[in-house]
Amino acid sequence: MLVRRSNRANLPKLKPTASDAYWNRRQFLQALGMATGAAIGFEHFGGLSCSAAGPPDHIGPRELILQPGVERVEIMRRFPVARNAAMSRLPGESQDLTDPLAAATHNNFYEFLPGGGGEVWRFCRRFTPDPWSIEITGLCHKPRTFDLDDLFALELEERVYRFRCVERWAMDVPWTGIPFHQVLTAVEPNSNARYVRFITASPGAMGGRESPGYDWPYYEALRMDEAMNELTLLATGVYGQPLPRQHGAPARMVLPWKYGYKGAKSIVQIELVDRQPPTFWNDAQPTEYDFLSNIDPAVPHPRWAQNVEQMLDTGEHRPTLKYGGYGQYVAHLYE
Ligand SMILES: Nc1nc2c(c(=O)[nH]1)N[C@H]1C(S)=C(S)[C@@H](COP(=O)(O)O)O[C@H]1N2
Ligand SMILES: [Mo]
Repeated sequence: MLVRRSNRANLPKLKPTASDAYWNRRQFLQALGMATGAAIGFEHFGGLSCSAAGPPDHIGPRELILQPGVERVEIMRRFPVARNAAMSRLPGESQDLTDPLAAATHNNFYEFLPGGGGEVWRFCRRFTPDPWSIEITGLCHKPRTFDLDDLFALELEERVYRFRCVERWAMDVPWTGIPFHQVLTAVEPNSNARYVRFITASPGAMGGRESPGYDWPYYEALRMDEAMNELTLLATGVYGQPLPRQHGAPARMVLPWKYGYKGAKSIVQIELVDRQPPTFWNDAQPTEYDFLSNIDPAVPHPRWAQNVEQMLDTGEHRPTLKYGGYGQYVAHLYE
């Protein structure tokens, strides 16, 4: 598999085409329309004070955009991890990976940038995902709290998956993470556990904002059999490094047969429950987003036909495949 390094000019909304070395921090801040030393982002949130520290001087734009949210030396040393080739099949013909810069400059993270995919990286510089902990509670025999050391000490593997947002953009990405069934098995679910709830950090705790019209913090859920499926990944990294903030540092779910919003980012709590829990987008717009939200070209969204998807870096259109092309792993769950 090749990683595409497309011309910067092709990337969404990143205007300058000069090399990273040439494009120094001063020009970078000017390009953002800010004076040197001013905060990155937050122009979007008129009412918020701009107390964010600027980037350290040695971090150029590319490094800044791709900067891992967790940078402890012991954790960085664990990366990159070996790829699980058997679980790294991309649907379709092209086996190239999406340019990491394209993936890191078009994100959905409503806590920082409400209103659809965009340059979330500009708005999440104050987010400090270290220290962090994820509490696993509910219907299990061994509830547990994972701190960052626990989380990154798990046996991590790399998996290349197609990722598909309901807004039709898609990317082919190498995630680092742990098969989620291993996490569940460790807490020993009891026989009443039928669903798994994911609760993410509160926007305020992340330096974001509770934009009106939604119930915060972001919450999602899976059926137990979906959560136990071998595709289901708790991701702590991408492109061979810990997750950048905008991708949901320090840990988020990845479910390649479902639309992107099913994968909660920056998770703080996982709860095993006996009844189907409400989910963020289903609560916000029940006619547009159902509980399962499996990728299906035959079911148009009211605002977007779903039969094609568009690759984030090249803009190339591809046919959408049922279950994202991962039916061999999951189709039996829905028969
Ligand atoms: N906490 C949280 N998780 C979230 C979202 C969000 O707004 N907040 N957006 C979802 C949506 S709509 C998508 S497409 C993916 C985007 O993941 P990415 O930014 O890493 O591409 O995150 C999902 N998880
Ligand atoms: Mo999405």
